[in-house]
Amino acid sequence: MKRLLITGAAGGVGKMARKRLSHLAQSIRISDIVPMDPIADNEEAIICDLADEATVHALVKDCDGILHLGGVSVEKSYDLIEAANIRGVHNLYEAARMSGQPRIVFASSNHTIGFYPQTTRLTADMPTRPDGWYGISKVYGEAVAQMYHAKFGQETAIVRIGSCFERPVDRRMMATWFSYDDFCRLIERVFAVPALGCPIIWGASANSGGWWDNSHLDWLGWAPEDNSETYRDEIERLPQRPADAPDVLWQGGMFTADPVVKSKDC
Ligand code: NAI
Ligand code: 15L
Repeated sequence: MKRLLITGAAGGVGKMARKRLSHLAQSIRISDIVPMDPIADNEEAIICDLADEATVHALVKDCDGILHLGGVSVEKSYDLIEAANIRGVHNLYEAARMSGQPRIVFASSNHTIGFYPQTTRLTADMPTRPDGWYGISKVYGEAVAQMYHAKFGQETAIVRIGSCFERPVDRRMMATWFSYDDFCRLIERVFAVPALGCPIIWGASANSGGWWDNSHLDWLGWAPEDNSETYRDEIERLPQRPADAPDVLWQGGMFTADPVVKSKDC
């Protein structure tokens, strides 16, 4: 690619992706609502609130691919989520439609299905069960991607990320962990494959106790290689959780117990 846009570039996954995926394009346009320092030689930084339509249109212009990581990434007030994840996704897809439809990776979340019990194995075609406004906003983003694909042929990899961190840090993450290496190999493949369409992809490593079935993706040429079992000993040293705790019962873990808040302040 000539130019790849990475939104959410100041965030945890964004910082990692900038370092590890800079080879994907001659130039990386990075964007966030907060400063992104330090900025590498091949990066062009643009501060942008995703809720601001005109700025998002300028941001997307002349990009050949988009890694959309920006937005509210945990349960917060409806007002904050609505601005970044509802209006923000609308702005991004409209901007892409008017700028030659660059291929998009949409960072969706396991919180689209958070209210499934941990005992249920899921395929990507099962109904969503979001666990809060954050999860609902990601269901909305997935629906936007699917509608733009059906109506305009816009290609998106909808990646329902489990827990994308350096290593698993609690018992639930033994099932949900998505290693940085597996994440990056997936993004490389998404931008390399000749035809993408608009698949839902479970963003998780090959964890032995995983809950999600990616067997519909044989054509993609990607399979996760890491396994949370590498960290089994240190996770087993953590205190046991009560059998009725939300993070023991539900796939969405503690998000299922978060309050529903309206105010812009939280
Ligand atoms: P993060 O919270 O560290 O990064 C998100 C970035 O978006 C932040 O730098 C924030 O400043 C920016 N942002 C927030 N509101 C914005 C707005 N209105 N306009 C522009 N930028 C805004 O999140 P993280 O962990 O890096 O996740 C990246 C993406 O992946 C998020 O969309 C998140 O929902 C999704 N995801 C991440 C998971 C994980 O395990 N890290 C799991 C599931 C989904
Ligand atoms: C998410 O969607 C969040 O963005 C991330 O911070 C984690 O909480 C992750 O889900 C998770 O469920 O572990």
